Amino acid sequence: MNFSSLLDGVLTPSITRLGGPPKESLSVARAAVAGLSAKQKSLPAWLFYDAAGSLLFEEITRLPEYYLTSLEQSIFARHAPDIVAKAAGSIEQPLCVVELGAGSANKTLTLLRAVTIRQGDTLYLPVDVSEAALELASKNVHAALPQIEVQPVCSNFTHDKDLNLPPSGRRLALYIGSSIGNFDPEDAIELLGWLRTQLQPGDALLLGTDMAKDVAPLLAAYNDRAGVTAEFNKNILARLNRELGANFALDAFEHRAIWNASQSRIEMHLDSKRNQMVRVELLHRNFGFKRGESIHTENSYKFTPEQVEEMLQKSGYVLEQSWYDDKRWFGVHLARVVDADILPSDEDAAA
Ligand code: AVI
Repeated sequence: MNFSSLLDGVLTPSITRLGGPPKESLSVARAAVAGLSAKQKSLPAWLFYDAAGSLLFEEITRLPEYYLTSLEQSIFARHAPDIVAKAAGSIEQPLCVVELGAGSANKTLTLLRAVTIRQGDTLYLPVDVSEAALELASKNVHAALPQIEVQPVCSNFTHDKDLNLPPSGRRLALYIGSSIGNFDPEDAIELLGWLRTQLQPGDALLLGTDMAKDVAPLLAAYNDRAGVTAEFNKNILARLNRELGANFALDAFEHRAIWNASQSRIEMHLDSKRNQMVRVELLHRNFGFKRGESIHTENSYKFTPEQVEEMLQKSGYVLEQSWYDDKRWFGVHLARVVDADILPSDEDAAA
């Protein structure tokens, strides 16, 4: 199954594509050369999300060990009306909802429903790099909440493009699912800071984060018994085989997920099971792997409440309220965009 097969016969609104036609294959080639030539080999985590990888990730979200999605959903099920009311504040303007990395938008329906209960209808702008995911998001939202106007935006928002959000009204920006945890701390601040430039003072950001906790549930979540995370991890090599004519033997690499305590993150690696040479035809290059040598494919940071507050503050927001599940394993944080004039200067921050 792929996204497009789910869309047969469905009318979808036109998608705004920011930044011209996708230069996806060039980006894949560049990422592969840079990552596989480095001393510590690595591949960027965005490479996971082609059509096959996106479906594998959806499967991960339904795994018993992968608590992140179900806990975030339980927080929305319990608190969506409160979250939406706090985001809207005392101003009687309707909220418009923009979502970074919207995917199929399934995880967003509870919040969108709460917005429609509050104000009747809304404009929803899902932003995603995958057109197929955006078409599916339109279909899902239209089926569940036909009163919502969906305006999909196809953009690799990590590359600093203007989102061209509607100029009036109050916006609620969503970055949920703990995707912020896949960025290194400085990059996370840069991304949230860029998002702030797309918003206006008074607009709101809702951020989902996986919280620091005992190591056992963390390791289980990234080493599931059914092996779906291992397949998801190896899909990055399969993608290089498909798109760059590489000849990675998938069973010659082993999925490894470990807890890096000093960085408060889960790391995913693919370890070479033997000495081997891999050909990447489109790059006209061979890459050698020693037995045990790893390709670092993903970081997934886990936060304390203080780290969340600091990250938001450094990116130009003020944290207003957090909601957690009963075990405080997952957090959803509402932050307000503050006026640039009242942000602390670098000197103030250093003092
Ligand atoms: C998308 N992101 C929040 C997931 C995570 O948990 O870091 C990606 C993932 N990697 C392995 N399992 C899920």
